[in-house]
Amino acid sequence: MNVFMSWKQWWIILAMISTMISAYRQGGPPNVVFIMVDDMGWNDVSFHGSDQILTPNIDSLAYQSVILQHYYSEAICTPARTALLTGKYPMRLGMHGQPLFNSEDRGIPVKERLLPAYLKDLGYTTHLVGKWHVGMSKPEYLPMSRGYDHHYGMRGGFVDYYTYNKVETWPNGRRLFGLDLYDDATPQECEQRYIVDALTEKAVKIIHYHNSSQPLFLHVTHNAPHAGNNGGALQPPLYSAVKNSHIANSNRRLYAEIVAHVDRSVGKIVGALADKGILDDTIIVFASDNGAPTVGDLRNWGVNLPFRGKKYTPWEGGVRVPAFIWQSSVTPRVWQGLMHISDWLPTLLGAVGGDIPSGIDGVNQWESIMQDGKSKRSEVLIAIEDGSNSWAAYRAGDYKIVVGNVTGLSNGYYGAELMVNKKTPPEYYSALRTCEMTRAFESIGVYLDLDDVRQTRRMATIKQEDTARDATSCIPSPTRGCLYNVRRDPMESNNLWGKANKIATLLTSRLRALWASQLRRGPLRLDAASDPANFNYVWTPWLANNITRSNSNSRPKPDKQGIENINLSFNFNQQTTGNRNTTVAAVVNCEGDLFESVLKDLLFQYLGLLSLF
Ligand SMILES: [Ca+2]
Repeated sequence: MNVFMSWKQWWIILAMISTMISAYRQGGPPNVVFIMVDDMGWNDVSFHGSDQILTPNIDSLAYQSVILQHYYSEAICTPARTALLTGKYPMRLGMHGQPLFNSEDRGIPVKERLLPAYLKDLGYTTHLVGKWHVGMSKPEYLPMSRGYDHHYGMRGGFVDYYTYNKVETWPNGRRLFGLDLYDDATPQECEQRYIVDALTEKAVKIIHYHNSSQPLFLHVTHNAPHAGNNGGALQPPLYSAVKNSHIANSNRRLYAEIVAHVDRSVGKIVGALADKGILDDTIIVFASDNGAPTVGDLRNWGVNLPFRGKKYTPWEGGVRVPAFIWQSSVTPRVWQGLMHISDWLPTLLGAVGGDIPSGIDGVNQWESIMQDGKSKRSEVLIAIEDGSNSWAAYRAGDYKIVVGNVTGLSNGYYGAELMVNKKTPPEYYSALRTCEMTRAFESIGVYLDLDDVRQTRRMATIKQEDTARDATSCIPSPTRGCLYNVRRDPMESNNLWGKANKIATLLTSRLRALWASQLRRGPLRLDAASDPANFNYVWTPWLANNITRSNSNSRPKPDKQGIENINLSFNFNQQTTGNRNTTVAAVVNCEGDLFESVLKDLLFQYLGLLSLF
């Protein structure tokens, strides 16, 4: 017998090994691809009903998925990413409110275990492609120290789409600037691609070269369509003509071009999964991190209508964002359950067979989402800002309160003029039929049914059921908040504070308890030693792991008080009920009319509970 094998024999053996590996993987946990986009508003995708900016790839995926209609993220970047990665409300970790400056010594505390670390324990290979923004002052804050095998992308908040420079302007007017694009520890001085392309091509390459014997966690966090640096906010690709000539507003048109490019990126990533033959063994999540900044600092001309407010406000426009999840066995639908960004960690761990850690705020929604069940969550702490202005928002059941000082925030409705078309938009359904996403799904035998698509699109379009309108929009004051039934009144236009004072009182009481459990951040402290000019104009960790320059996550309490001073007509004396007491929230799920007698019973129950503490 010839001991030397021909190349054909080797090929057959390799094919057998590959088949055996695939067979092994069929019983293993699925791949997870989590795509997060930056500052994309509710009305910047077309599956929510608008034909203005067509996102056929995102939509095609959404129509095969469970669309999350009552999904809350955080109001801004750093808190959103903290909640996603830890499964906790960011206020527990000093990561709430104003997002991180690159020159700030603050990050997700290193004792916290992050989603990629949990997945790594389950055998996953873990990649982050894109923006980080939860700590970069020390090596121990960086992605590779937190559970990612590999990171290609930005460590800070935003960059120029072509030079990858972040220009940071301090409150005193000082400007710091430097490169913020890395491949693991190596600054990418020679990179020349449009940033959306660079990130997309890296993600596609990771999929292409992935060893299918291991499950893959690919976390893609586009910086688009976030604005670039001041003075260069809108940066569509320079190599192609600007399309969307139906859009009347020039800036909105440029924004549409960026969004269209992000949309194609999503198509390419899912197309790569199909080409690799692993699409049907992959869970895919798509979500924006917060609402669009339609106006103001770092505006990008995105639109959150019909919601009120914008990024970095407690209104629905700041926190309710496009989101959906796909898995091959799921029945496509629009899910009406309440969900928060902190739920992803337990939900994804539950989906892949991992243990759910204790002591987190997120809840495992996997079963509810897959089986169209009720949400496992009855309340959401929507956002907290404890800076120079203190404000917070909280939802229990269908009711939401906004309290504190929102002076200076954008509390109105923005972007109606941006939604104007000067001629008919391109035909939606033909774009949907011919996009890369649709082709990828057809390769695994999944076809769009246009009648289903139309029905899903109608269900994903926000409906304002409550027709009552305040003569003047409610703005919280130091003594009164605003209360809405956001299921019937998603526009937050009919303030119920005076009409449903007891509900307002219950919700405020619960919010006070949560507020009291936060790790206060104190005054902003920026470190001149971080200046990239000290590091050849590259943003670089400037502190060793054992040095804490400003102790940002546990700074002293600020002088200004927060929502503690709200004077309620029915006051629970700021009693703290414990971090995890969701009793009130669990029962305040009042759809339709308010029943005084029921509420009275609830109040007595709650008072009884308080006496236990
Ligand atoms: Ca953002």
